[in-house]
Amino acid sequence: MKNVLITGAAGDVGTRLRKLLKGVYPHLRASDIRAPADLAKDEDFIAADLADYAQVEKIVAGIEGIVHLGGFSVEGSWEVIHSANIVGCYNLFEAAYRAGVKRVIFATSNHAMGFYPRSQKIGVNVTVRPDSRYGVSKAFGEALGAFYSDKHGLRVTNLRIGNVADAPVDERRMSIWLKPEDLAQLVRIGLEHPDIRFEIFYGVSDNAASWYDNSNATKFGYRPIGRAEDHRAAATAAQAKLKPDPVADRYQGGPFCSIEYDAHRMV
Ligand code: 15L
Repeated sequence: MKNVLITGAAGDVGTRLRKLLKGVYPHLRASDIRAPADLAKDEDFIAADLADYAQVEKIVAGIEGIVHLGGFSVEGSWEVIHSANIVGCYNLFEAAYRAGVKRVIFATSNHAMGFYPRSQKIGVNVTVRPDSRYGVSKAFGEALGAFYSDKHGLRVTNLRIGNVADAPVDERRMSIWLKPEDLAQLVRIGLEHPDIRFEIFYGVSDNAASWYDNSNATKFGYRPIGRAEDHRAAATAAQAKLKPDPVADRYQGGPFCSIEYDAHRMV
């Protein structure tokens, strides 16, 4: 893998990943709608709006592997989600396929599964339970990944990311935290492991309170170094400052579940 593209390169996760993958692949191209604030002189950066197919064609030219972080990364209006995450993700996979890209890592999210209760541990063989329009768009992207792999032979890894941060910042993140170095490890497995065809991994570290069975990632050699429990005291203290929210506190997706929540109106 010589030529790798990172979309969403100006965001927090993209910025961390650019640093962690620097020097790992001979040519790392970064793309986003705007240039990253910390863009170095030697970085190959091409601005692109993912909703514009012609612009997406330009960023995938000559690329062998893509880490697709681009799009809108929280809940938003249908117009915003549709443009950035539905049209944008379709354009990315279609342009990748047509350009002969070999592998795509799709950054999906815990919010594609957010309405599973915290009391339930889930693996990669359960149905999606999105907690937001954002979560629905991630489920759509996961389906695109499966489709382009099964129909067109792209090697695709759907990475259901929890929360990338230096440390877990509250009780929910104790279950879904992903240490940036562990993200880089998962991305490298997706880009390099010879047996990847179509896989789903949970993007989480070695968290004792995890809600996920991540044995599929373990099977591919994933050995996380981050341990949420090492940060338990700070996360518990931060949690104590948050207001209780019966819906958010019940489900894995947390506050994404309580946004616009009114399921009880039908009872
Ligand atoms: C996500 O998918 C978001 O992109 C990120 O901003 C966080 O909200 C994260 O999930 C989370 O659940 O903490």
